[in-house]
Amino acid sequence: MKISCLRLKPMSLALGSAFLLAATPLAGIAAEAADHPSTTKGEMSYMGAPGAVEGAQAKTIISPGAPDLTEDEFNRAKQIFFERCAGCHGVLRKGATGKALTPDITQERGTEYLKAFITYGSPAGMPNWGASGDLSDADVDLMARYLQHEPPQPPEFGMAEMTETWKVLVAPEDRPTQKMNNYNIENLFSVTLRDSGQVALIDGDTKEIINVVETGYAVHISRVSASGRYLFVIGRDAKINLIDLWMETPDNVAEIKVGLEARSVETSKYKGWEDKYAVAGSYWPPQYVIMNGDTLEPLKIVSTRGMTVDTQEFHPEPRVAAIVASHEHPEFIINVKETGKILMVNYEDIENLKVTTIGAARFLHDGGWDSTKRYFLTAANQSDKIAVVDSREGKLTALVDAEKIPHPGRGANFIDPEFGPVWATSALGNENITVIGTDPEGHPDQAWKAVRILKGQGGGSLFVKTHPNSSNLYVDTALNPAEAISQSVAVFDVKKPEDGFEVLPIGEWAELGEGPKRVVQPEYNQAGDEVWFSVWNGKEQESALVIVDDKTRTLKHVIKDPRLVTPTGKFNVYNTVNDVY
Ligand code: DHE
Repeated sequence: MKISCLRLKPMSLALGSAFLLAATPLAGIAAEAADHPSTTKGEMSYMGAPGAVEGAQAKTIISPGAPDLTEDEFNRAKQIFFERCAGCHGVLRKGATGKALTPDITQERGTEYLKAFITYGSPAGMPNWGASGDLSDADVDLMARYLQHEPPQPPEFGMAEMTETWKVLVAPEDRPTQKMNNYNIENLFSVTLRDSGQVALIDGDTKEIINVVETGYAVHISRVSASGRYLFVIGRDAKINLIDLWMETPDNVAEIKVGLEARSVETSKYKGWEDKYAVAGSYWPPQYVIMNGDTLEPLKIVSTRGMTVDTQEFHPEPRVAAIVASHEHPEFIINVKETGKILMVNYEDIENLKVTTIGAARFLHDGGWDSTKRYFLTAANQSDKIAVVDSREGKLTALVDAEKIPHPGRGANFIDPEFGPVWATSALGNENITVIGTDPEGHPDQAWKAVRILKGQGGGSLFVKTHPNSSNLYVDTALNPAEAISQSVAVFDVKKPEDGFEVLPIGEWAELGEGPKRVVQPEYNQAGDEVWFSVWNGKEQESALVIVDDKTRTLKHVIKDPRLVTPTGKFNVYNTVNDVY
């Protein structure tokens, strides 16, 4: 069974739309959804990394009032749900970024209605699984019946399970006492090879691949310890790899699995605590764990289940999204998506853990620091807001409006000619790049307000990037439905924002064959004079990294190698350690 590329869009709100359309004849839904204007292939591949939770891990519960399912059917449906639907609707179907699909709702709608909806999707974003051929008629029927049963719950993952998966491959005492290679590791890039479950470590000076290291499944991000020595990589299967960059050939020295599904990892950066702890947040189970920074030994696991920020209802599955390490206090700042809360977890005394809980807005996702590293700006993406946290005072400073579906990555900091220091985010839903004032002392009237909206190439943007040594602001549009847009980037001169943007044909410069060739995630080198882009092609197709000379905005170098399978995120060691963006 083909399982790639299939997740419901976060804003799909499947049943919500179904309710609105309830009076419409089903054929009407089909007609409206036929060309599926609101869920592009790009969005589907964004949401579509197969989930890592396995159906067999979750207990089958046959519920009264629901249509019959055999055990085999139940198992197949569980697998399809976890792989394709849980990303938006939540493992427990309580409503994550998609609407709730619990039996009280689905039984009322009934099998025929659900079948039509799964087959044809909705203009609001629910993909047309049946009409597109991604699910057979039999599977559509199966899913319509399955959704009327109680959601099966995957197992918890506590200390016993974590410890069982924890391996120290090279003990700290057997590791080098000094750097054993001649690489300029500050300019090394860790490149996510998403579909091969690896990272490529690339020498930023020579552009040579130093090593390709095995990591978790559908690997997601890399972060670097405060000393710049240890690289942490997390896979969607919640496996963390710890890579020692001091080794002759940098490689894995420890690993652990912290759950069944995860996205974020970070390491302690506060003065006096450098390299001491690591922290990882998981999607399932909803929790975070503090670990030893040089061995990954799990020390403290904390659940994130609790009340939502607005309606104050219990949410059983609040997933952990972005985590950053505070520079103001010995704290990790942890975004809890579904409850809309930001946790400031003080790691000074993890036996007597102090956690400040900041109410922000649902559904928190990604974010980064302002240029002073005092304020953390993070997207509550389905609420179309940017939450600003003062990490010195431990308080919410502001909730700034930003439309539509802001997606900053870590955002971009620069000096606006009119408004002074600002931070910018692009968006999934439209071409707007929202520029927010970040200087409460120098520019109090503009602080924490959207001071400028730049118009980019279009929607489907995932990442923006600039560098303190540059006045260029790069904006990708990796998920835009138009190839010319998804395969190129816009670059603005932030000194002359009103001049608009220039388009760089990064995909064309890569000179690749067939494929989607999405240009994604700009990342600067240490000096801030070149920018690296991934040209993200299909798993069986050739991909590349394209390096642009930042000053002249011209092609500098293309890295192609059969080992570069589906490169996406790139993390320059110096910029990641020092939060330069
Ligand atoms: Fe990401 C960051 C979650 C899909 C590339 N992604 C993040 C973060 C989260 C997250 C919570 C912030 C981590 C942090 O800072 O601690 N991403 C998710 C999803 O839930 C989602 C939407 C669907 C999924 O099932 O995973 C998703 N992400 C993608 C992709 O499809 C991308 C484009 C390609 C890929 O590699 O899978 C992708 N996400 C990235 C990258 C970052 C990231 C490159 C880090 C950006 C940075 O500059 O720090």
